[in-house]
Amino acid sequence: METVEISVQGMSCGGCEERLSNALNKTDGVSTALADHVGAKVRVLFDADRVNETQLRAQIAACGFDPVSSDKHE
Ligand SMILES: [Cu+2]
Repeated sequence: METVEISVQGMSCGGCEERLSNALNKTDGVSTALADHVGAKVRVLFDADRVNETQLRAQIAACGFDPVSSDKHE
Protein backbone atom coordinates (compact mmCIF):
# COMPACT_ATOMS: atom_id res chain seq x y z
CA MET A 1 0.00 0.00 0.00
CA GLU A 2 1.12 3.49 -0.77
CA THR A 3 -0.11 6.85 0.45
CA VAL A 4 -0.16 9.93 -1.69
CA GLU A 5 -1.34 13.41 -0.90
CA ILE A 6 -2.62 15.28 -3.94
CA SER A 7 -3.39 18.98 -3.87
CA VAL A 8 -6.84 19.62 -5.31
CA GLN A 9 -8.32 22.93 -6.38
CA GLY A 10 -12.05 23.49 -6.66
CA MET A 11 -13.48 21.98 -3.48
CA SER A 12 -15.55 24.49 -1.54
CA CYS A 13 -17.45 22.54 1.11
CA GLY A 14 -17.98 19.22 2.85
CA GLY A 15 -20.19 18.10 -0.04
CA CYS A 16 -17.27 18.42 -2.42
CA GLU A 17 -15.08 16.44 -0.02
CA GLU A 18 -17.67 13.72 0.11
CA ARG A 19 -18.15 13.61 -3.65
CA LEU A 20 -14.43 13.33 -4.27
CA SER A 21 -13.79 10.85 -1.44
CA ASN A 22 -16.65 8.64 -2.60
CA ALA A 23 -15.50 8.64 -6.21
CA LEU A 24 -11.96 7.71 -5.23
CA ASN A 25 -13.09 5.11 -2.72
CA LYS A 26 -15.02 3.42 -5.53
CA THR A 27 -11.95 3.35 -7.75
CA ASP A 28 -10.36 -0.06 -8.11
CA GLY A 29 -7.22 -0.32 -6.02
CA VAL A 30 -8.07 2.53 -3.65
CA SER A 31 -8.23 1.52 -0.02
CA THR A 32 -9.09 4.84 1.61
CA ALA A 33 -9.49 8.36 0.29
CA LEU A 34 -9.92 11.36 2.53
CA ALA A 35 -10.54 14.74 0.97
CA ASP A 36 -10.02 18.00 2.82
CA HIS A 37 -11.49 21.12 1.23
CA VAL A 38 -9.91 23.49 3.78
CA GLY A 39 -6.44 22.12 3.09
CA ALA A 40 -7.32 21.76 -0.61
CA LYS A 41 -5.98 18.23 -0.76
CA VAL A 42 -6.91 14.60 -0.78
CA ARG A 43 -5.00 11.82 0.91
CA VAL A 44 -5.26 8.46 -0.78
CA LEU A 45 -4.17 5.06 0.45
CA PHE A 46 -3.93 2.78 -2.57
CA ASP A 47 -2.53 -0.45 -3.92
CA ALA A 48 0.20 0.56 -6.35
CA ASP A 49 -0.16 -2.76 -8.20
CA ARG A 50 -3.74 -1.95 -9.17
CA VAL A 51 -3.91 1.80 -9.65
CA ASN A 52 -1.38 4.58 -10.11
CA GLU A 53 -1.29 8.24 -9.25
CA THR A 54 -1.99 9.27 -12.84
CA GLN A 55 -5.24 7.33 -12.71
CA LEU A 56 -6.11 8.88 -9.36
CA ARG A 57 -5.55 12.32 -10.83
CA ALA A 58 -7.72 11.45 -13.82
CA GLN A 59 -10.46 10.35 -11.43
CA ILE A 60 -10.20 13.63 -9.52
CA ALA A 61 -10.46 15.57 -12.78
CA ALA A 62 -13.45 13.44 -13.81
CA CYS A 63 -15.21 14.66 -10.64
CA GLY A 64 -14.76 18.23 -11.81
CA PHE A 65 -11.88 19.11 -9.50
CA ASP A 66 -8.39 20.17 -10.43
CA PRO A 67 -5.50 18.02 -9.19
CA VAL A 68 -2.37 20.12 -8.74
CA SER A 69 1.28 19.02 -8.76
CA SER A 70 2.23 16.07 -6.61
CA ASP A 71 4.08 16.69 -3.36
CA LYS A 72 4.25 14.04 -0.66
CA HIS A 73 4.91 10.33 -0.83
CA GLU A 74 5.20 8.09 2.16
CU1 LIG B 1 -18.99 21.80 -2.28
